[in-house]
Amino acid sequence: MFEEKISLINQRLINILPKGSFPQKELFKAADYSLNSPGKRIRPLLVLTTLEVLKKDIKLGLDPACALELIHTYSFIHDDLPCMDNDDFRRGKKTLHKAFNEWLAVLTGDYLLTYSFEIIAKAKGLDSEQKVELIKVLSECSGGKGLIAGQVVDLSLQLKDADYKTLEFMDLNKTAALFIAAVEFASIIAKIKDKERKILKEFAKNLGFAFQVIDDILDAKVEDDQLPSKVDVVSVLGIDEAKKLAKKLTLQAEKSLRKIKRKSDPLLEITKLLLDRKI
Ligand code: GRG
Repeated sequence: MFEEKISLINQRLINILPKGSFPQKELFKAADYSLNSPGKRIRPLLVLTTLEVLKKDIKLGLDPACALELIHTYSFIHDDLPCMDNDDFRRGKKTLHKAFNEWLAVLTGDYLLTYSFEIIAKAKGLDSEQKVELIKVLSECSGGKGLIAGQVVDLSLQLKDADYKTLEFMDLNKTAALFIAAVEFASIIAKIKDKERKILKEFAKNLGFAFQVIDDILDAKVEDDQLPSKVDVVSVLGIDEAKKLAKKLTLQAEKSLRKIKRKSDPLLEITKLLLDRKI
C-alpha cells in the first residue's frame, strides 16, 4: 500500500544531495552514507499519506517530506556521537563517526539540518506564504521547544527523577515533534482550515508518542535479561503498563482520524502498522 510512496521518497533522497567533484565532496559522501541507509521513511511517508487523505497532489509535498528525513537523519548522526549516546551501529551499518570520523559527523549533521531549510525555500509549486509557514513549523518542531528539548531531557534524565510527566515531555519532543511537523506540512500544503489542522495535529501527537513507547518496548525485548540501560517508559512504568499506554495512545490517534470528515483509511493503516511493528 505504501511501497510506491516510499520508492518515490527514496528516489528523491538519492538525488537530493549535490553530485560532482567539489572540494568538500567528502561531506556529501558522508551525508549520502547516512541519508541513504535503510530507514523506514515514516516521517516523509506521513507527509505524503496525509496529503493523499487531503486530496492534494502528493508530489507537491515530496521535497518538504524529504527535508524532514534530513532533519531526522541529522538527529541520529549527532545522537550517535561519543558525547551523546555513543553508538557504533545505526540502521545496520557503522555509525557515521565510526565509518568516517567525528568532526565530519558533526559537520554532516549540521549540513543536513541547514540544507533541509534550503530545500523547503526552493521547493517547487508552493507559494512564499506556504514556505514561510513550513519553515516556521520545521524550526519550532526541531528546535529548543521540540526535538532538541527532548534530547536535552533524554541525556540528562536520571531514573530517580523520571515520572510520567517528564517521560511524556521527553517523548513528545524527541519523537512526536517530527510526526507533528509531518502532518502540519501536509495541512499547510493542502491549505486546510484551522479546525481540521488542529485535529490532525492531535492525531500526530498521539501517533508519535505511541511510536516512541513501542520503540522502548522493542528495545526492552532486545535487551531482555539485562538491567535497563536507559530511562524510558518501560524502565519507569514496566512492560505491561508500557503496552497499555501504546494501545491507549493508538486508540486516541484513531479517534482523531474519525473526527475529520474525510476518508482517512491510509492514515488508519499507518497507525495500525506502527502499533504492530517489529522493528
Ligand atoms: C541530536 C537534536 C538531537 C536529537 C536526537 C533521534 C534522537 C534525538 C535520538 C535517537 C534515539 C531515539 C530513541 C530517537 C527517538 C525517535 C525514534 C524512535 C527514532 C527511530 O526512528 P525510526 O524507527 O528510524 O523511524 P529509521 O531508522 O527507520 O528512520
